[in-house]
Amino acid sequence: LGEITLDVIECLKALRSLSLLMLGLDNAGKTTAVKCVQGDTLDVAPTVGFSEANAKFGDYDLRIMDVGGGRSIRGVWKHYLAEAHGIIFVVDASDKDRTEEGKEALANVLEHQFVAGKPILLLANKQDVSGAMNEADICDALDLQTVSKPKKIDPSLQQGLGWLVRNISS
Ligand SMILES: Nc1nc2c(ncn2[C@@H]2O[C@H](COP(=O)(O)OP(=O)(O)OP(=O)(O)O)[C@@H](O)[C@H]2O)c(=O)[nH]1
Ligand SMILES: [Mg+2]
Repeated sequence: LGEITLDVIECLKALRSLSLLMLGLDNAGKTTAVKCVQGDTLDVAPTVGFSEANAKFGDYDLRIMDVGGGRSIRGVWKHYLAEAHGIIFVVDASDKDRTEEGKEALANVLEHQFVAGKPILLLANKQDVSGAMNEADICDALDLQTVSKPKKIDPSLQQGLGWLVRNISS
């Protein structure tokens, strides 16, 4: 019985360990958002390759994978899709000149087989910049009606990410 109890505890722990993947163009604010989740506000430099951060979020242990968004690095994104339970796609809402590039990058992510059925949180970042696009503008700019396919979203992760995004944006 002791062993079974330990197995159950290990299983519960595994269920509470989530891997999240930050994606989005360079300069979108992915690394800054990760630092915010960690309660850190240090200046950040462009991510070259990959970095990983751990954060406690309620009962959850989050492993946040942060990859560079530069055009030459975007090819590596696909290598992290399989192990991600959820994706946070960060958009620089103040940069209207790069919406086409962002739309292409997001469409490439959405059509990948390892993304099917996983929740994707779209973070419309840099809302503090005057003239930044709001949710509706971003949906239009990224053509979300046509690129997104219906996805089954785990309700508890959705609820958790709701909390996360509300706190990041405040
Ligand atoms: N005004 C404003 N600036 C932000 C915000 N978030 C990030 N930035 C700035 O945007 C720049 C890029 O931020 P990063 O977090 O390095 O962006 P990234 O998406 O990680 O970029 P790569 O690692 O190159 O892919 C930095 O100068 C940040 O200080 C925000 O909410 N508002
Ligand atoms: Mg970065």
